[in-house]
Amino acid sequence: MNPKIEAARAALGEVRSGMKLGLGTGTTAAEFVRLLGEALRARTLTAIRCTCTSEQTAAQARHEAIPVFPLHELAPLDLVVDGADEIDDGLRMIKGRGGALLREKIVEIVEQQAARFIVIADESKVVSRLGVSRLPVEVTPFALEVLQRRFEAMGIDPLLRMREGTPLVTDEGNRIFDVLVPATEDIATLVDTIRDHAGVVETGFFPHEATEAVIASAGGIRWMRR
Ligand code: A5P
Repeated sequence: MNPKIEAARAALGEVRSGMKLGLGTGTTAAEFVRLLGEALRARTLTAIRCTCTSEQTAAQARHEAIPVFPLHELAPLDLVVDGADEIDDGLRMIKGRGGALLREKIVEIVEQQAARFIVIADESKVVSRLGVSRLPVEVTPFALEVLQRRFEAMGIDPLLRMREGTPLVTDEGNRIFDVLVPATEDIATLVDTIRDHAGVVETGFFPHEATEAVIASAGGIRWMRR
């Protein structure tokens, strides 16, 4: 049993024909996109329209012959399905290891864009304290060096995200620092301080976006709800 596939399958069970969907980014979201493509080809689901949180997901969706539209043509969405890097028991999350945090945040703001946001993940993503891994911070290229110096002074050890030997460029043309979340620091307070800096575009802290999560493990599926 593959927990990512089982979580994706459980989320697919919430999709109804005619829905407008938001498609997430990452290996777990990719399983959902694959299963959705299968369902459309089998015509167990019809008239589905989707918007994507990254160019990578849009390419996969088109490959699966899933109809893809710009966000503004579909919003408000019926449902968004995406993965997460860390989830706590209050359904707060860290996301962005795949580099798509800004578009994810825009699509997944439930009050603005979507009626429901289901997170799909395996049990390893559930943590007692957010910040086990680093927090992604998306910044404009112009502010890169000054923000790096500032984050170093804050003691959060910014690591510039690299891909194939050069700084990663996001779908929105920005860069990403992965920063430490000190155990002594409340993540919400830290994020407020980080966001106070001009040049910071977004962080991977998603405190209230998810309405529910489906967590898969060898023992089966469990739902977390707000
Ligand atoms: C993409 O930027 C991320 O937010 C992903 O949703 C997150 O990293 C989960 O990815 P996996 O499903 O590959 O672990």
